[in-house]
Amino acid sequence: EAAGNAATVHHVERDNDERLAWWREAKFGLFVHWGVYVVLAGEYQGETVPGIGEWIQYKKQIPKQEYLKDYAGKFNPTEFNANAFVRMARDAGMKFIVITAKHHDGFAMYDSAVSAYNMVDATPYGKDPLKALAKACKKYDIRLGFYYSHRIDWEHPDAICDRYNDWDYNPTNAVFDRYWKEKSMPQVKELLSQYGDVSLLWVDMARGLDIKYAREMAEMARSLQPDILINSRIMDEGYEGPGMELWDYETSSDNYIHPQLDMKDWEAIVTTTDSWGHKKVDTNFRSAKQIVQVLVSVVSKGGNLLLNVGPDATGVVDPAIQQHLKNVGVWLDHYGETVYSAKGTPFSRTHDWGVITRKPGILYLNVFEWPAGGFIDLSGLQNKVKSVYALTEEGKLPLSYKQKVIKNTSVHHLNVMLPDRPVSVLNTVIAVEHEGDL
Ligand code: H79
Repeated sequence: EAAGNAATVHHVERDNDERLAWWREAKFGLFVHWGVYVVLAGEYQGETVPGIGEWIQYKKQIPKQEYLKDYAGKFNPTEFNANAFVRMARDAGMKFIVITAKHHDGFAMYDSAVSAYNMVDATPYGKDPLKALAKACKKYDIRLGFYYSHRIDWEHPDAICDRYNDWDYNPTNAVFDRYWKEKSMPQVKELLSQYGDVSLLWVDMARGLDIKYAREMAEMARSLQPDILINSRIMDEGYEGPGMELWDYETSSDNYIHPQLDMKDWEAIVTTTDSWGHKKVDTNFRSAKQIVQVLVSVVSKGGNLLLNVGPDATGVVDPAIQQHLKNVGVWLDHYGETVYSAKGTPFSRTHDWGVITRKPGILYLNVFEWPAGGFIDLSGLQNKVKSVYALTEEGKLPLSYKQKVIKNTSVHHLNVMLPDRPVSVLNTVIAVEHEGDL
């Protein structure tokens, strides 16, 4: 490797095709942000606090003792029903769930022997919701993953790093290594040894974390759960160098969707409101149509979608969101072949009418905006087209098409006549079957 060569690309031998196989098929998962912050629900001392709800302790510098007594001490989500929760994900067409086992506040949402700052010891609820969730996931054949804030922790006096708790603690005598050994590692160990199969370790905000820690955590995780997937945030965002092979796929920035096809394994993480954790004022719900469009857009760029919901302090997701998810699931029942196991396409530049996904020998045109004139003109497909049809709830609706090469050029055009009107109110899908593969 030439020293000083700015163009050096770190080639990583990940050797993880086998363990990624289910994830590449699944495409769609449920992200769940749930913690003590939902008791505050975005309000502090009578004031609405702007921004993402799960950061409220940091924003208002709420002392740990107050957070424990006044908020954890009142957290009693008696309406949380793990079976119903997992059915909600399954019926939305999702194949896996990733839930916050511990967010930046340091509060364990499960029965932890490592720290009493947890759901069983510090709340009137007194039960372990993750145990119930793990059991329900097994029952409904939905894979389970845990979000764990491995670096930031506002409860532990030694977790001194970027965005630490500087209202309770003085960094002078803090030793990050102590936090790592006393809490971060042992809690992840609990999560990966006491909840059956765990399919994903989802870590966040590594900023500035020494690679030796990332390596230690990844090795421990894989020794306990050999098939586990680990997301890229185990290290700094955009990190390139030794250790890159520790993670399995790349999480892109919060609420960000790649504008172009990206061939690497990546996921978009997207909220269904304007916050991850529940807030009272946070009622800007994404509609079913918006969710479907985000999903197929992400798939058309080669990614997976991890879509977030934030249950409230009673343990329930807003009924409006539940209804939207249900509608997404009904749509996927009929049109799921444009999503599951589908890949991005070289045609994934934004068309004014929608996005394209593909499988071997077939393209799926997802029509967001019905084009004026009632036809789609697609350029660039050189393979001979065999048939074109709209997917409908009653089966295939054949469509007429013309394929031609523009005279004196090598530009291939495919002209597809659309049905008179959209077939689905959420998203119409046109299949183009062609010879060979792309
Ligand atoms: O878990 C969700 C977020 O809480 C977490 N990642 C997703 C998945 C996240 N961690 N950090 N960030 C998001 C970005 C941090 C933004 C900050 Fe701020 C800017 C922290 C301090 C300044 C926003 C504004 C949050 C507090 C004030």
